[in-house]
Amino acid sequence: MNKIEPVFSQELLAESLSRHYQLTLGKDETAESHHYLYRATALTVRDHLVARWQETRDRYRTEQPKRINYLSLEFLMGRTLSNAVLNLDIEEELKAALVQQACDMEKLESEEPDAGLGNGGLGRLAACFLDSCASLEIPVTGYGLRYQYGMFHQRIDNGHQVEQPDPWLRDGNPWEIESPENTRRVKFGGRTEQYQDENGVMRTSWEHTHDVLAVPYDLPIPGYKNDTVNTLRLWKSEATDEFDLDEFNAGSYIDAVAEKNRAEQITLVLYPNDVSEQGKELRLRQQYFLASASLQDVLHRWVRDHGKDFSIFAAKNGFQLNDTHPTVAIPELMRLLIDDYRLEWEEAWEITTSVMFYTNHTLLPEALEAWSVSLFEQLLPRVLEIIYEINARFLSHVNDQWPGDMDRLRNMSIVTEGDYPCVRMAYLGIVGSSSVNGVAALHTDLLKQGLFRDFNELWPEKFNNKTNGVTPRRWLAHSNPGLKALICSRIGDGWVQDLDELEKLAPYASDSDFAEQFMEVKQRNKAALASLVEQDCGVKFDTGMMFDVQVKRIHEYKRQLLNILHAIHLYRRICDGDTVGMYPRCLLIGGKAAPGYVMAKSIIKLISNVASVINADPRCQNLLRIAFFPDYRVTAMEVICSGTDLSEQISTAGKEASGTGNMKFMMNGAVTIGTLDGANIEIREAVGDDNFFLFGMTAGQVAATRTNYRPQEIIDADPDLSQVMRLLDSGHFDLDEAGLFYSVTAAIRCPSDPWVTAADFHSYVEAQQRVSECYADRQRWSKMAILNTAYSGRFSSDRTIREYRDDIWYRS
Ligand code: 26V
Repeated sequence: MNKIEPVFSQELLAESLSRHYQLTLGKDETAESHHYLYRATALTVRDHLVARWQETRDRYRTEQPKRINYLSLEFLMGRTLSNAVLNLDIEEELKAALVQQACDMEKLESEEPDAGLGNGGLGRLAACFLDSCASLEIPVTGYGLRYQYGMFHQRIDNGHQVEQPDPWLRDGNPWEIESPENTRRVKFGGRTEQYQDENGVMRTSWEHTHDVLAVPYDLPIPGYKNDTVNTLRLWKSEATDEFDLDEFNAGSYIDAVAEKNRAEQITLVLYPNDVSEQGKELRLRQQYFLASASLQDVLHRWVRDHGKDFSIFAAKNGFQLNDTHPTVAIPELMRLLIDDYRLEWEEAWEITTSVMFYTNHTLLPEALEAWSVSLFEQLLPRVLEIIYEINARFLSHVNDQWPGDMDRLRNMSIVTEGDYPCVRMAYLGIVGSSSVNGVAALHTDLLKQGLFRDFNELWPEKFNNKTNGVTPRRWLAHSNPGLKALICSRIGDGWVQDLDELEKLAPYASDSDFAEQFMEVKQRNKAALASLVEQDCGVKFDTGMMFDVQVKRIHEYKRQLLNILHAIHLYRRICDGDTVGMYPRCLLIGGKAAPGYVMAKSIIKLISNVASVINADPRCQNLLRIAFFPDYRVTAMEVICSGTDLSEQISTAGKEASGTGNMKFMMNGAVTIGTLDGANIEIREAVGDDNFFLFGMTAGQVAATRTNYRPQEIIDADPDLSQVMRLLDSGHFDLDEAGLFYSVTAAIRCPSDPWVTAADFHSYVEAQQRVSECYADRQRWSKMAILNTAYSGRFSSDRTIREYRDDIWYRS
């Protein structure tokens, strides 16, 4: 500890800033760009992290605690500077030092591109978890891929989504430290061979492979106001040199270069689909590359510290698998232990099934990964052999449990039968792990009763729930400094580390002074959001109106469509002069559609067209305004969540595993309108029925409705919905492109519509009417908003991570 200087004076920071500016970057005052000042600031802050980082590594090395590795294909980190400054507690000093440079923090922060190495909820959860692990001083290392291109940028052209590349590393990344001495080698292709070792034991080796190098880049993950700095290690793929030479000498220069490209492609780009991606070879390459490099890394450190004795390996290591994406780590660990370290199958299996933990993040069948056996065979022949062996032993266990039950054997087999056999990655995850968890209470129940029912019967002790959470450092302390200051003025700052303390605010919900101040803060945040909306959407939001927001990936199950149907309903009422009890609102919808998801793209176009029509209609001017927010990302959410009044969480019940945006809004004093889905259920329990606008069918009712669903009858029986459909059918929102939304209206009318949009419409409209009436009563609304913040403590990722720590990682 004594290596670390305890105080950061403004002077020291200013000195370091100019040193980096002049000496590291070689710039002088003529370089009139905030960019270099940002870089100098980042390097200054990084210097302060590096000493703590080294100290943390030394501590782990001497104390040898059990270490957890969080394996994820996605980490949606957003910006680093502001978060590091907050966690190091040097905000005031740094701001003062920057004043000397005639620059303010906000301008500098905006120079930093988001690290957008993820699609949505699953990737952002990984980022929140890393913050909580460091803040709770748990030795957790994140392992991921250093994609050269992160999540695409979204532009909206005439209402259509246009994807643009995200070259986030173009200007360099001051936060990463390359660590070439820890490069690992990952095998692909080739074939397996049997041989006898020096003791006459038959063994398998994997030969004639095309190897790819995995070069690690480390990012510091500082805990909040403690001296812990954990690591996020991201792998970059590089070609091996000798391979080039072999090919080159054989005269095929072009082939050699092509092979090099293939190797470097592995970490070139993030897959932008958050639900399904049918069997793309490159995606499997990414998964195996991450799994193998990360396991080799951990085993290398183990052998360095303990030699080849693995007897206490399981007591000292754990791997949390973020969805099925890295579950190929299970057979890969078996392979490394058996082929490289010569353990017996049984011993290797005992270790593997003790150290692996699998988290499921979705029930949607199209998102359940199944890799074709033939692809596996080509790409990872040795790994496939091991999967077969795991499956054979597993099925023999099933047969012992339920002798002769062929249905069960077929249903539970990791490898499917038929002409195109596949490896079911979720089943591999369950069989190879000691813990399987869902991400909200309802989601875990549905997993146990549905998808994983047989497995739950076999191993009930493996299954558990870990309701998601979000880090209050980024999602309240950083994103909402106004509310942070107000909260601190009443209950101190203990809540930043123990979010349950926010409950102390509950009594203030009826304190008119406090409520007034709370609403003033909200008003300022709304002004900030309005200026962002004006800048990015060209639509003027009036802060006197209610701010109604839905931001998340565009997906049918999330029902942005239901939201826009309600907007059309309000528009029709306004046109009819039926505005009694309608509180004026500004509706903001944002999110990216997977590039190949045609329906999601049509929904974006529909939102844009409805917005154009409504915003241009003078009758709506003071009652309804709509904007589609382009390029929704972490940094945008930091502004959006603090300026929102109403949070839309309206997925079809049973489909949203948890949701985490719902938690960010709640923390910042937005009230939720939502279905009984995912974590909404727990949010409502925490804040009380009176402070949550509930509508729609339950998961059970949805399932029952779907067996005999007749949406056209629902439409015919509901005059409001009929009128909305009529407007759509009449081409009112087509803007000269006739028939533009035919597929959308057809989907609503389709008896097999899985999202039962029509069935929930009426209940949604009623709930929205209650929202309107309630919002008009400023006192009542402020009370609800305050209570939402006050009871959001349970949704801190610190709570989630304590549960992972106690029930999974360090369970005795
Ligand atoms: C699937 C695929 C398929 C292949 C291409 C890339 C890709 C990327 C992600 C996924 C699965 C995404 C599942 C997911 O994001 N689930 C979300 O997880 C959140 C954190 O647990 C949760 O809050 C959301 O409700 C859930 O939808």
